[in-house]
Amino acid sequence: MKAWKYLRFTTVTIGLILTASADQRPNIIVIMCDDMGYSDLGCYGSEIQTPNLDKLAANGLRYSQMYNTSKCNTSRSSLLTGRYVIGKTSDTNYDAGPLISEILQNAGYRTLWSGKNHSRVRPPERGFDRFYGFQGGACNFWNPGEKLQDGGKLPHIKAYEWMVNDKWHKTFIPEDPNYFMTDAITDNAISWLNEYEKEDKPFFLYLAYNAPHWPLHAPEKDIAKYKGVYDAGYQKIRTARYKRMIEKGIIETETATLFPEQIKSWERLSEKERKLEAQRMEIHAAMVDNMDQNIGRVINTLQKQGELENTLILFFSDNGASHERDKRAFKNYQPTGNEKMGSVLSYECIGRDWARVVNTPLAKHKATSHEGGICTPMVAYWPKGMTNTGGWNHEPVHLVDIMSTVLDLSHQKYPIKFNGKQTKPLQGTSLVPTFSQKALAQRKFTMGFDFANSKAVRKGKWKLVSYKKGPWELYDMSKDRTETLNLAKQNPELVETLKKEFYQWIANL
Ligand SMILES: [Ca+2]
Repeated sequence: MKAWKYLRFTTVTIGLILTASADQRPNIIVIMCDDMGYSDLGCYGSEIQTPNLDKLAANGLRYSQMYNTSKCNTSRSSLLTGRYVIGKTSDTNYDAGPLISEILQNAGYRTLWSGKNHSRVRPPERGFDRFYGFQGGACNFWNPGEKLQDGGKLPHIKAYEWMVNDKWHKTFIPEDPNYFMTDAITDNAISWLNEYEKEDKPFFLYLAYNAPHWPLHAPEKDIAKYKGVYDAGYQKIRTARYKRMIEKGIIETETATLFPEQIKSWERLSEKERKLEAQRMEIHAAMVDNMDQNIGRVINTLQKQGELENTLILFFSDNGASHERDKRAFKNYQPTGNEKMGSVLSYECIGRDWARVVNTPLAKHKATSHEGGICTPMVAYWPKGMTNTGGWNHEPVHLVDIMSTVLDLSHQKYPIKFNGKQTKPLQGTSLVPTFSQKALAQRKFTMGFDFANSKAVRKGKWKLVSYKKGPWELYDMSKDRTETLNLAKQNPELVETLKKEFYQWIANL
């Protein structure tokens, strides 16, 4: 710890000087949601109502090529460490250097984290002043514990450790019968913002929503808004989203044809199946809608406190839509078949067909390195620091860039040593230039992806990608954003060069 402590001393000194002349550094809110599709926000062409995020987008900036790692745990590690993370390094990377929270805490920021963790890291030991949430990856939204309040059985994945009211609990069964996790994550964040309102230092808030990850759970009033909306079926919803995406300027018909996904024919489903499928999607929509309402509550709090003007808000998802139909919930639980879908006793997922729809127009899904796995919408909003507003940034950017952006805004440098060991150079680039329509600095580190043998490397307009140990495919992303025309056979030398680059990237992680 010695070297880090020395650095802590120097950064605190810088922090004090800045405070003395009224700290102008922005508050920073990073909102990471879970398993959301590329076209799931209103401002990205969805029929789902997300007026709060749409408003941030209209007065901020949207990114059409923001990349993550295609999976929950790796994306969360990549965000907090500022480093590329592959399946194997998801936990070890936390020890390679300081987390965003440690840098900001040392720089005089109040550091807050509400929501999902999905790692062995204990947030209060790694630079977070406060943490509310759970260590695992998925929870029953109505009751994250291992049984019902009256002792009855409950479908759940695993009763993860929770931190509630600053104390660790082996399991968490909320007393409030109306508990809903997305609301609770927001309530805690807002109570901290109020608690520290008068404090003369900026804050960093990491809001890690579990929505809209399975199980499909949402309040009835939110589900009611989408009754009947999905009766039109997969194909019609997908085509409507695609059309709106073209209108909004996210993509162009010439360079992003709708990926020819194998989606079941809606007409061939039985009436019963159609009803169940439509209901699943109604709840998915309600989960996104409900999260947006909660984000609206955070924005209102900032507005009341006069903090909105100088707060950078970044919103994105940890990976693309999920194709999973998870059955682990039923290990010790036998559903009767009469459980109301969306309620505490129900356990549903959107499944592969809807996942392909909500990822419109991209290829594939979560845990793949095709665009439907690794590409997320991203909204950036910061009234005081942003002049490039209302439009799009179409450059490829990545989760690793958030650390560089935060360093830039908090006037900090990435330390050379951490816990007595030399740190490797940072891998991302600051996104601050995009806020005023300036070009990003040239990347020094290759942009690569590798999860569960789905690999990819992105170099300028070229992308080399393979699916589950399959052959390498080559795409010109400037002409073919949806990966429909594999150019590998026509360009064997380029394939070899990019392959080499990929393996060098892995070796240098
Ligand atoms: Ca996820």
